[in-house]
Amino acid sequence: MAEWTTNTDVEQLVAWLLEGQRFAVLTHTKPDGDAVGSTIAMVRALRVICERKGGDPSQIKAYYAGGPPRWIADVAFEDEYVTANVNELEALDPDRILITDTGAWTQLREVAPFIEERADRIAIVDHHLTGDGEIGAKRLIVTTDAAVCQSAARLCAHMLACGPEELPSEIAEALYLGIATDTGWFRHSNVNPAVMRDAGALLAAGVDHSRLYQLTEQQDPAGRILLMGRVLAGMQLHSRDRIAVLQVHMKDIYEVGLEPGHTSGLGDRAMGIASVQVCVTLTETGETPALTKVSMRSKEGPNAVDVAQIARSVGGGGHARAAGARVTGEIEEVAAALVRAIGEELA
Ligand SMILES: [Mn+2]
Repeated sequence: MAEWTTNTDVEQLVAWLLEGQRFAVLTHTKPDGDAVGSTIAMVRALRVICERKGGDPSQIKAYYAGGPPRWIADVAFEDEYVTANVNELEALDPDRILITDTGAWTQLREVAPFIEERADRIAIVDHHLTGDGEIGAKRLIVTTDAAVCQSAARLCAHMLACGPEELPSEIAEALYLGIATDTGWFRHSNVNPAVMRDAGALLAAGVDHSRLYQLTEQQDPAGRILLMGRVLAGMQLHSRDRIAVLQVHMKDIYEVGLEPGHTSGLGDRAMGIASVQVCVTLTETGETPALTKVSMRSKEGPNAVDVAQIARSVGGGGHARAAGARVTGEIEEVAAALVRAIGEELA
């Protein structure tokens, strides 16, 4: 098994990409802003090169396992992406496969039969601490990046032989979306000088910050706020109010008129409590046998809890301050086990 380490750089990876003809740009299931931003930016940059060479840009697309997010039409054109489908990928027979924002089998299940035979044609660009190195022969993993869109920005700029502030605005906008959303609009602990410099360069390239902010942060259906009220009303505090536990039940999701999968981000409210060090949000999936989706956040500080380590202990993964897992078991029993494990870290 190949280790989860970087074995290439921006220059080498661009040279390798430029030799390709047919491109599939993949990312994790349930793509977020960073996943969509990085894939669409790469598709657009590769298409610029392709058109310069007189090639066929329709041979370059983003493939979303499980389908694109509901807000895709706000940030991408219809011909730039498709729902990932093994048959369609096989028909394209891409000679270059780029996977962004993940390199983990658990995040690539729908396309696993396609990618598992093709590691030699696959490059992974990611910023996560863990992944399955054997998926791609080429790996650019920059764990100090807050968003993979920072690496994608370096790739796009190198590919188009320009500075990041000179990128075409539609490429810059996709990249900015990823940086803004993965940092919680520049609020999370992963913000550092490089994040601000990268974001600033993209603004200089013509990004409309307000438009993107409205598109991503001010699009909630009323049901989401109603659900938040229910979930917060049921919040439990443990370990001297240092652990907040939120439970999202199927019944509440349906009663407020939401659909499963539209419930992320609830934990941010509980993280606003002064005493809370770790927030665990548990969501029922409705699957049988019972499966609970877990999302954990922890605050920066001298005794910060590494939630990635807790997530790994139950089969998940992520970042030190933000991690998740899907755990077999009813919501209550999964909650109790995690509160115990986190309580030991805090003790
Ligand atoms: Mn990301």
